[in-house]
Amino acid sequence: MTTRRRYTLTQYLIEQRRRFPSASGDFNALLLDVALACKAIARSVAFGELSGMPGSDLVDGSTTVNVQGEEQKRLDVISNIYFTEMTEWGGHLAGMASEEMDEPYQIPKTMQRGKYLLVFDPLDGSSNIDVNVTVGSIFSILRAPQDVIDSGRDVVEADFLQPGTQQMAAGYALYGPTAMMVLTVGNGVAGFTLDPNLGQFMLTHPSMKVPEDTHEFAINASNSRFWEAPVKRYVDECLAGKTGARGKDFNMRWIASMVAEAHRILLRGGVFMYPRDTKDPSKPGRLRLLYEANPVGMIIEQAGGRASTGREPMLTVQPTALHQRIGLVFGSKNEVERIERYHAEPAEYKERNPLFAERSLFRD
Ligand code: AFP
Repeated sequence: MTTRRRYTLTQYLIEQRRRFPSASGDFNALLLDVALACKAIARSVAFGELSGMPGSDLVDGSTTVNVQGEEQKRLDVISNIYFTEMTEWGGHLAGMASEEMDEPYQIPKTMQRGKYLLVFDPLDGSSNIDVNVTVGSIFSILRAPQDVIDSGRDVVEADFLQPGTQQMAAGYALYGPTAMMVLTVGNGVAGFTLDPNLGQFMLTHPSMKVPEDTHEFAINASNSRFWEAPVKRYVDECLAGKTGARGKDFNMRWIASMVAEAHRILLRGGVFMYPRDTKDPSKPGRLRLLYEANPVGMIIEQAGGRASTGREPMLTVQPTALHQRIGLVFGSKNEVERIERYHAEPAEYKERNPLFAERSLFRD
């Protein structure tokens, strides 16, 4: 009897490293530490209430609020600890930043410091935990500025403010019916499924590609009254279906777990929008640039899709703050480019369509 040959994440990384004969192996070792943290989170999530870690409250029944002003679930806090504890020891990191930590995390002075920065959202979609819907972790790896590497000094916010084009790797883990890790090291996108018997991520999706066209979109329609004109136009046209400008019917999805939506789009195409809106002028968008939009943007673009603010390519945005929020549109290339075109010509569209405000399903 023959078994079907499957490669582990470790083997995949060794294979990738062969492209860089002088590489030290630090980068791969760091990715394996991140994978270990994700396996630990997958186990905690999978046990649900049985883990003794119900999602809603902290140990003493109290709740906390993170730097975003959002309520932290107990698993948010625990996932953050898994990430920091399982990656700080290896000597590969100069520092870390997380959705759950106000300030950059310093590698303890008693440990070796390295040349990479790890930025992560340890548990995206955590408001879905209590209802047993897919959640995930998102991460991005940057190179630390040279003076940080040379001096081994503490990291500061400015060290992390690098555009998405500078990412060395990006990935997410998905804690759903199966646990998966999806990764890019700048050479396409590969997906791994966690084999619970072996405790190993096995390569199951070697070359993930986002279809260029789609008839599926995802947006939180309850925000429609706050959308800008180009987004209203796009969604109106999708809703009009066969009878409208697009001449085809569309389907809508909303999981409220961006990492799960990104995965669906990687597998069968689609477009995701959490655009800039007018809901709260202090927040230009809902999602975070450094640990949500940029890593997902890199993955989607490495898979042939596109990620954008609507106005410019996501990966070229120069960050200005660690926890900066931004409008995000990503997915099937032709749809994202269409949305970008609408942003480039909103005034013209309104002129050509004087009934826009009155006739729109999502009118002003
Ligand atoms: P949580 O991690 O707080 O659940 O937020 C999830 C998220 O950042 C992203 O994964 C979703 O797409 C988005 O928020 C959902 O936002 P709505 O609450 O507006 O649906």
